[in-house]
Amino acid sequence: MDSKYFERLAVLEKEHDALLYRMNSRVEPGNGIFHRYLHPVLTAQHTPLTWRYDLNQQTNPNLLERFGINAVFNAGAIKWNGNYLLMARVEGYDRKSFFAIAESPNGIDSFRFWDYPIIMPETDMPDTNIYDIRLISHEDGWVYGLFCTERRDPDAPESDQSAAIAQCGIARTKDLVNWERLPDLVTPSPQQRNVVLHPEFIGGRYGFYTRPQDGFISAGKGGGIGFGLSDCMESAKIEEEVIVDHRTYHTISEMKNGLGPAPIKTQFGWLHLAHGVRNTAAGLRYVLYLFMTSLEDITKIIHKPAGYFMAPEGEERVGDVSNVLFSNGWILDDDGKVFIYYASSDTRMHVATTTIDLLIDYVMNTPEDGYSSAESVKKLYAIIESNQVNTLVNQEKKSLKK
Ligand code: M1P
Repeated sequence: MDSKYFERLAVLEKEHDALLYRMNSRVEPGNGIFHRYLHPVLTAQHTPLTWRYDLNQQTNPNLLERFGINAVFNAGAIKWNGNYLLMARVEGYDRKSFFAIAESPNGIDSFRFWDYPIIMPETDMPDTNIYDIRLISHEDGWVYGLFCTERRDPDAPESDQSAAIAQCGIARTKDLVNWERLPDLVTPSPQQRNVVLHPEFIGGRYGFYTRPQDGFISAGKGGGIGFGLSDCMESAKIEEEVIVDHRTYHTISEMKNGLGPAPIKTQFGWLHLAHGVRNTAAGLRYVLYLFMTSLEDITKIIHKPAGYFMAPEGEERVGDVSNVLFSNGWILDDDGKVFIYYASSDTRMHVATTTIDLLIDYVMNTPEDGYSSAESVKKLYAIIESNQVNTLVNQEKKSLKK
């Protein structure tokens, strides 16, 4: 027995176990709207050693890594048999992404990957890369996974090896293990990413939130988060897209935006989590924002706080694609607790917790964008002026308590 091999194996196993059993803790005091957590919930190092190493001493006597995992990010989320499941975008050193499910009993730590990644069946047109799945429990009884399927642009010249076409892949399942692949969504747009299925039927039809775009990276004249209807899922086709949330000059989503997970139904409207992108001298900056649409007309925004809900902070700011927060998964518990799963800088997964009541308060009572500096100052004046009185009232209340 070569003791070096087993010494190294023991170190690898010890470190991996320590990571998987590491407790997470809430970062206090938070901003009143949500709490961040100290540690990411999933990283490349969380992937099983059995994926990354050939553990046969004969064929891998030096215990070298054989299949490198670069990043774990942009996970869809679902509560399943009482556990919190993340279907993550796992990216290898070879730049290909695939889906793998990690499961936790409490949603904030102890996430463990299932033994095998998901085998996603293909259509007649094989995918080069698949990523960013949204998991939707639809009222038709299926769990759908909508994701981006990317293939090389067939019209690109040989000299251009990066031009790609992104479309919405669709698969469905009853057990999250076996997936039935359906044809890709057909829309009027040459490219689609960030497509999400509405969880309920709309007049007997399936509703899709889309993100029409002209180019692979640039939205072009693609005006924002769109919406369209299809008669069926087996050959889903949208004839007409309307824009629900336009991208707008000098806002957090002036370059592009895209819906995150499927919206949550509340008594006041559908609550949406999305990402907005703006350009900076340092490149694109992705932040998360919330808005609410009407229960009567789901294409109509009824509340939209100004600016971002969450932006990259601290270590979140750095990664493969820095200055990015992206979310395509959240879970609402029966007691009203909400787990927001978000990725930072295309590298790792985090959780933030809040409640549905706090999110409703935030989305309905935070001032909307006034689209100019003068309007922002006006809003601030109103807050400061009413606080002159509020501060006095609070002081009186505090002194009465003593
Ligand atoms: O790199 C940031 C994100 O870029 C794309 O998102 P969007 O289509 O909105 O620009 C996606 O590739 C996403 O996976 C990635 O996190």
